[in-house]
Amino acid sequence: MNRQIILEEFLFKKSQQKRRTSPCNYKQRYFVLSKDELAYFEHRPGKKPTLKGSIELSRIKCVEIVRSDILIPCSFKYPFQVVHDNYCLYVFAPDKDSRQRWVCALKEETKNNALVHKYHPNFWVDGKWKCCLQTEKLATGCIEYDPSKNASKKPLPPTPDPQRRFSDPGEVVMVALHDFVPQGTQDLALYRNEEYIVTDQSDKNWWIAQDKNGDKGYIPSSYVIEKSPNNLEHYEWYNKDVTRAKAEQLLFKEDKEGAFMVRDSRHAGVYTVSVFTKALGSNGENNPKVKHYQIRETTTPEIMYYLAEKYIFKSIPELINYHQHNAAGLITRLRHSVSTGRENAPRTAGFSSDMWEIEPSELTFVEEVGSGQFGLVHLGYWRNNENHKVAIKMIREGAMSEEDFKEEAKVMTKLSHPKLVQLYGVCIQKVPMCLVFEFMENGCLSDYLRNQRGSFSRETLLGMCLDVCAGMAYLESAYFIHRDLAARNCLVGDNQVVKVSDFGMTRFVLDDQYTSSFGSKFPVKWSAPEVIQYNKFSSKSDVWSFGVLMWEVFNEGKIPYENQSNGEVVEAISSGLRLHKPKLASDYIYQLMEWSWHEKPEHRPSFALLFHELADQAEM
Ligand code: 4IP
Repeated sequence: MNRQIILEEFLFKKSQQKRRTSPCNYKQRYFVLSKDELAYFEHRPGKKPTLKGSIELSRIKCVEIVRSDILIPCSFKYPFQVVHDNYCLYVFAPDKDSRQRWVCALKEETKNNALVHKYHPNFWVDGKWKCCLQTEKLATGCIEYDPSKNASKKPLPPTPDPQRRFSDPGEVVMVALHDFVPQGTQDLALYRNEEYIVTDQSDKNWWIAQDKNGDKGYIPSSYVIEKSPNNLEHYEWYNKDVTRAKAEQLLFKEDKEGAFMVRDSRHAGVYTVSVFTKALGSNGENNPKVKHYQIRETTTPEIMYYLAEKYIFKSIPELINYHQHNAAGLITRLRHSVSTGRENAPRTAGFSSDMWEIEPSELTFVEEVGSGQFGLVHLGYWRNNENHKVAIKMIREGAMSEEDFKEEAKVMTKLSHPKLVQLYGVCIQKVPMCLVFEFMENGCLSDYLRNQRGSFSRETLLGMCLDVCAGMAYLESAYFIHRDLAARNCLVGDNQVVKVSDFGMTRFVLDDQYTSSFGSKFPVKWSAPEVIQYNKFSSKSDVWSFGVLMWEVFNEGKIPYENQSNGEVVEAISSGLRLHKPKLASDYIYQLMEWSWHEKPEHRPSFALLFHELADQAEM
């Protein structure tokens, strides 16, 4: 056997459904391509990887990207197929570059095999091929297969050293999206749009980078983006996570002829240009509107991009640049790019690399803003810096098991996502102990909804659910369980951004009334049946709570099962009753809630899947 490794990476795969009864599911696996086989492993933190399957390279008959506009229910959106024996393995890469690497490498390694002459460019779904509508799974393909296309044009990446750790990808050139001022002696300053060589990505939040002067240090990973012509993130006109409704809202707010943005379409891997115009309507009346144009691709002889068929470009930036100067078929020229707060740099995981303990003298207390489970909460600043506005939670004596928490704080500062309230660190040198969090201007979601009841559009409410779902999908992928998800434990920031807060904190509460499912303060109305019965928490019990949170959001802050006692609720749930459909929720949104309240945890959707479904609704 030749185990020399050519490529390795986390990718998603769809089950091959070899048997009639096989489930249709998507799993993240660690893929390893060696000279002899393509193998995939289950990889859990702290556990030895287990081999789940492998395909001998000699059995592979075709490797090609999949072109499709179907909804892909996993978080990686770039599919390719590996046809072998009588099966087709669908694999999903995180981006185009990654997919290209895998397809090129696999084609190169299988080019001398007995290959198919024709293949199916689209998926096999619901009993037919999406491309040619044939209903036989083994039907001959409908497009000529060219094994040399894409193969070995690009040099293959260097063979990794088998001794190295999975997470060491070698040197990568990155571009800074934001300035970063070093906070610790080991940090490196970043200047927006400058290039850096990243030499170590083994920690997911803080990477080691080198600047053009040869200076090295830690940088926050969310402040940089890989340099590649296909990477749009450093262009100010690109807004990654903006839905159709949000784009319209932002462009109407800008109210300028030709205001535009490029955003991800709901079809995976496709981009949309949204543009605002005040052009007069056919009746001569002023008729402001937003038009959405999908950026289309030609595939032969190579991938080119266009909005209007006559004007074709090698890259999306070239296309945008052209239409910034010429309307050329669009309703108006692209005049003013609109961005969603690129100026606001993301929160970092801790203020500096490896800093989770905060000096009490570096905190300034401004005013008391509320009180929570553990004690009073103050607004304050770290190092008197306006960019470091913080919420300081002072832990009341006897409210928390502090020793356990100190250990966990190191882990929790490392959890970092734009839709999670960031824990910056902990002040443990003085009593009371203080937890230092990102400050959120508009307080908790349940109060925010109640106070402004009647003023929310359905799109805004859906956007709030999407935010929470994105934060939860991140926690799910980190195998971290929230245990107390509810609107009261989410916070609202600027622009109605909602973030998940207090994740995992109930484990440190020293109050039986709160922690025991029989206690008067236990959140029974948000808890899955298996939590109430056996204290069995999981990401799927979080999904149940998320269903209740969606119900709260679409009822603008109403309390679930308002006039029922905890005991009555438990009884109702176990006899199959569920909360009613909120007036503001569509039938489909309510179906998602009901799905989240499936009695069996394994039948509930994952957060990744829910996010996908919700994002899709936001595009309707
Ligand atoms: C399994 O579902 C997994 O998806 C398997 O993938 C898949 O095997 C099985 O498909 C499918 O039944 P459960 O885990 O819910 O049982 P993995 O091995 O990556 O876990 P493949 O063949 O896709 O590797 P069938 O068709 O082999 O049953």
